Amino acid sequence: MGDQPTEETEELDEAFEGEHRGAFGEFGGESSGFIDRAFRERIVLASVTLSGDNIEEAEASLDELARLVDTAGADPVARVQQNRLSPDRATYVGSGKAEEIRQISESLDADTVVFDNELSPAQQGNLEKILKRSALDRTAVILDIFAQNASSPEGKAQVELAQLRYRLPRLRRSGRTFSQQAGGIGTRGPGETQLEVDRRRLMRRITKLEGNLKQLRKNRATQSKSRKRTSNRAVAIVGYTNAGKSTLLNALTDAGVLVEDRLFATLDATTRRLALPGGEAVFLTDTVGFVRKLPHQLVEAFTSTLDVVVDADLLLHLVDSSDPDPSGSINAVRTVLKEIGADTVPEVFVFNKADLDPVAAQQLKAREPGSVVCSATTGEGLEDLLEVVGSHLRRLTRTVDLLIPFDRGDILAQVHREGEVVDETSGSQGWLIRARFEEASVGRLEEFIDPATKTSS
Ligand SMILES: Nc1nc2c(ncn2[C@@H]2O[C@H](COP(=O)(O)OP(=O)(O)OP(=O)(O)O)[C@@H](O)[C@H]2O)c(=O)[nH]1
Ligand SMILES: [Mg+2]
Repeated sequence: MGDQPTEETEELDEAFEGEHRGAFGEFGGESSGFIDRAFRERIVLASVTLSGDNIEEAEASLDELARLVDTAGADPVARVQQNRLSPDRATYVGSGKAEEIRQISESLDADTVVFDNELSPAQQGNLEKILKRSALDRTAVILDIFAQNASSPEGKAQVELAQLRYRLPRLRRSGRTFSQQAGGIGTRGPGETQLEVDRRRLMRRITKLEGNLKQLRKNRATQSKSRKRTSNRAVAIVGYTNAGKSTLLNALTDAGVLVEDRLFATLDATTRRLALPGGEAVFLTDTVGFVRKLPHQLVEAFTSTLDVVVDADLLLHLVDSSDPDPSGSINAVRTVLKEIGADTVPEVFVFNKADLDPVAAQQLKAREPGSVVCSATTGEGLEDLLEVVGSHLRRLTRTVDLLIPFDRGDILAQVHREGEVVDETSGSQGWLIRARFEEASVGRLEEFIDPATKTSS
């Protein structure tokens, strides 16, 4: 939990201390990514639409790639699209198209070509030979942005792990291709021996990072268990990157999380306690945003951060109402939620930035029953939002009827401690109580539940 750093996380932070020179530790250097930021690289964007792909979705994906490239610190200068039945095994795009991309790149003096599709290491290598310049894929660009934005030791470790897993199968190629990766992989001269040395170092580093992150995850699980004992519910804000998640957490609590008009400003989870209008407290968490085709290396590496989403009782799915393609962004978020196993957590849609486009916000709300419209910056709709959160969480509890013998004052006390008593009367054999409980409490009180009147709401 990011609420307050606990002793355990501080210890782990110390364990990571000093391991990160740049975001890539011993493999890093001044520049930590695939795109050179000493100047603004000129980038040609390329995408292949396969048969069965939705053309509009492919367009939206390419728009998103342009924003990602810009965020990574480079300028998109052209777009090339191709329709194919299936990817070319050797070069992804057809060889004629690859030649066309080379000519365009030359005429525009582009430094790099970024493909919207995931390239295999071999395809990437072959393309670079044809294009005579770096060929990157979407994954490399996203990893680059994450590397720039990682600030906590854990965030850096997670990004480094994802980067190294991406690099490992690409190690074979050496020479100019990797010369931009500032850190020397492939620049220490050719030869099998050097390659083996590099690979061993890389794998050793991966194992170390995995070990550190696993330990951190274990500590998190312990903290999460102790949180559950307090019976406070956990609510996680999820959504497309830049939807306003951090702004919302700041507006509702005094979290003071960094807010920026850029993609992936937040990488670490931050949790704050929030009192709902009914008086009950919840833990509200802001975490990393999602995009289309989020690299699986990143999703895997961020499991400890994303556990908080999987374990949440309720997700606030924040959507930017002024987004030109809200459905596409919603689907992108849902895809990641499914990948991490959080698609079964109850979800409330929150259409944010209503101040920018009130009409669109209301239209979106009308489409999604039970959703809320708000503006995290003006504060409009935030009271409604809290009401909706409260009523959702109350519905997640179960109401049960109990018969407690008069000589079990201890159980009566437990009922008042753990539950919300709706009705209390005295019968001939004991107290008759109707109360709302969390599932765990229901289990502990099993022997006092009147089965005939057992209800849930
Ligand atoms: N007009 C308007 N702008 C908003 C609103 N909420 C957030 N923003 C702006 O949107 C931008 C992104 O806000 P963040 O809170 O950083 O978004 P995020 O979802 O946390 O983004 P990432 O952490 O990058 O995924 C900032 O410039 C905010 O000021 C809103 O309700 N209205
Ligand atoms: Mg944020």
